[in-house]
Amino acid sequence: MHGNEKTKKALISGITGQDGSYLAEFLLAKNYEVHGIVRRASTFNTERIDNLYVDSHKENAKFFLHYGDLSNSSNLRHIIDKVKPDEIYNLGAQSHVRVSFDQPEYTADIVATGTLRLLDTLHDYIVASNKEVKIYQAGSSEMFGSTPPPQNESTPFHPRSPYAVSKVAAHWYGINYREAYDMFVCNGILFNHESPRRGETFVTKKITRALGRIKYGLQENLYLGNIDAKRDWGFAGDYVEAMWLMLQQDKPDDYVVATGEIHSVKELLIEAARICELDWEKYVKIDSRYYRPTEVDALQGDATKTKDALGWTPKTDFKALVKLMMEHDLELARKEALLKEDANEKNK
Ligand code: NAP
Ligand code: G4F
Repeated sequence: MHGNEKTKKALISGITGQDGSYLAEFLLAKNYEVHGIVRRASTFNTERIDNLYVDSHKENAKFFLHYGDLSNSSNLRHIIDKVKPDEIYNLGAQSHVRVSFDQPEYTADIVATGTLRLLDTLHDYIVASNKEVKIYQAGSSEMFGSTPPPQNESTPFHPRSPYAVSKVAAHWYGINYREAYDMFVCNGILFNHESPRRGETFVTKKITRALGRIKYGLQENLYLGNIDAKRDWGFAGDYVEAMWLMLQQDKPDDYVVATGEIHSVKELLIEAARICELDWEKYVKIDSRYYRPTEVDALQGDATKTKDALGWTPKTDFKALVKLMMEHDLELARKEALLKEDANEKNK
């Protein structure tokens, strides 16, 4: 950065989530001042970002957290007024597809209406401050639903869950605010992206965590739903760069972010089990509890536009991703087994 360039400020909703943590690291490395919205919880929910925390009283502090929630407009306005961001990344969501069938109204309130609250609040702020603020909206390949692959920016949406319907609404709210008020809104349409920090109830992490524990004798079985479903899985660390690139362009637009590779859940299971030298068929059982009332059978992204316009390409392929997650979770299970052994010794 040149001496006279001012430090950019980013505000991230969902900073405590998988993507929020990678994005915060990425922006701090680019010398941004990073502000995150965190929900008040009775237990700590900042595990993924604890390594970034610097006492905010220190002069060199560039990382700040604010209590907030996408259900609360006045609180969002208060945070935007205080932070005065240059860029906003709206990553906050009830992001679990299966859970959205159990909590459809809550999911719609946070994912769809929450995005509307943020856009409308931001519009008011822009009018009052006359400042340009760019906003990234975390859209999802789930919006394509039952439309057959490969899917790109022109593929029609056919969402198959309350989560996906809410993401489609959020996507169109974004386009409407862009067209109506000339706001700089970018919709990222991101295909599944994973990492060792992935929530433990998403299928990749559920598999690698369970196989690691089975390997060390800490767990007997792994219960899964539809293992024939196919996804385009990439690495979250690669995908946050694409979010940032979208906001660095001259004009706002919508972009698909994907690897272009497609694999079934079963293929992922086979690859992860191969790494830990386990016969997966001995341990995996199918439980209909994990089936969805309406499934998304196959997602495979065509990210040609993103590659051409942003110069972005994924760095991590399917095999490298499974290796990264499996090796991390084998190490986690090894430590867990050691602790258990120690505790058993002490209790003798
Ligand atoms: P995640 O790990 O589930 O994180 C979601 C974040 O949203 C968490 O920080 C969570 O806070 C926060 N949040 C939940 N409810 C909220 C509320 N009412 N108000 C404010 N914040 C709230 O999700 P992710 O994988 O990082 O995904 C980030 C975004 O990208 C989400 O919008 C997701 O729907 C979307 N997306 C993800 C993928 C993917 O494959 N990962 C693909 C496409 C799109 P707590 O920590 O307190 O729960
Ligand atoms: O890992 P999943 O729960 O991810 P899903 O439903 O594709 O959603 C994720 O990716 C979306 C992007 O496309 C995001 F927008 C969304 O926020 C989330 O991050 O399930 C993947 C597949 C599904 O077909 C599911 O039916 O795996 C299948 N599956 C089979 N057994 C299972 C299980 N999924 C989960 N979570 N748990 C199982 O036991």
